[in-house]
Amino acid sequence: MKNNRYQTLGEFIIQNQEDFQYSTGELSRLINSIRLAAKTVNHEVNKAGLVDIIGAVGTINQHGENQQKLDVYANEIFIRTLRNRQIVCGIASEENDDYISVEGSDGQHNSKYVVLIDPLDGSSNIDVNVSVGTIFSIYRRLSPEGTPVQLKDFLQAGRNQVAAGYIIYGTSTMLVYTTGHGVNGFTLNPAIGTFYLSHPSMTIPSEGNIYSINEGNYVHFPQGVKNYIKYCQREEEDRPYTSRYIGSLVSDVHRNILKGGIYIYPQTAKAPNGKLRLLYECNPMAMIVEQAQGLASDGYNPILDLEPTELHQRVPFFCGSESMVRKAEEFMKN
Ligand code: P6P
Repeated sequence: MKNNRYQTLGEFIIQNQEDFQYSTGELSRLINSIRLAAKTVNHEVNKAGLVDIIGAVGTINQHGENQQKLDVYANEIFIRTLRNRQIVCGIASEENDDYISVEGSDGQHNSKYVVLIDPLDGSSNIDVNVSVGTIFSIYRRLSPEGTPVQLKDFLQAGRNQVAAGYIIYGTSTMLVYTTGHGVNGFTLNPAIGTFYLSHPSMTIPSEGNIYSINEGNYVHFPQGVKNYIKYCQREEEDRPYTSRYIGSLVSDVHRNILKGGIYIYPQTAKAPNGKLRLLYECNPMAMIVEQAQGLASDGYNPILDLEPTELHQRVPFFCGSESMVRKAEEFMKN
């Protein structure tokens, strides 16, 4: 990956599109559509406290979760923007029960890619002004071009992703993505609406001292997770670990990539497969973290090797610095 400090996202894509193993212009159009949607959603997220757009819109998504207005808005923006660029033949979203088949203006299904998105992850934090994020995952379709997209196009192992990324709407807005050649982070200059390469070749430290887990669920955790937490809290040495949990996956994982750390959302008695979704949360974050030299597993096996069976299936998630994930897996195995 070639990069020049502070080059724009557009310049970076053009400079590196030959790395996108399928076709030159297509990556550009895909990432550019996500870039536009990110700026549009960012504008609304940033003023959420100022207009009557926060608070639950009153509808319930298919998981029985209150949908914040920004959830609905972000979902509409990403779907509309992806449709309009006529680069994808199908879209799946956390906010939609089923996948969306996308036709070109010619009524054909000639596009080669499918996109899976969590349009606004951590949305329960919106009302308390905590960072939230968008997560996206991109695959090349398996079904024949020119035919309607099929469920199998979405149910691909994470190892097949051609690109993955997230947008974090935080103290600054960043777009972080990979096409399998390392991870690069771009920060938005809101004054001119341009993303600049601020974090080239992001690499997660192999060791860290931050563990991110909702210890409120401690009594429901598997024994291996309880033992790992106690290991992190052990008296020996000078207690090198610290607990940080924002309750927003994108924020917790982004911080851990920059500083080193592990994020765990394990299975519990109440949620035997955990809470996070494999296809549009764990797979994209796993591709990013692995490309940043970290690890992501379900406690036993790499997330990216799991064969999906359902669009919205959940999976336990252990993700972050290599040595910390390995140590947590040791406790899970014993
Ligand atoms: P809990 C947000 O709802 C989310 O999907 C992730 O962004 C976050 O890490 C997790 O759930 C928080 O879940 O059960 O700890 O509130």
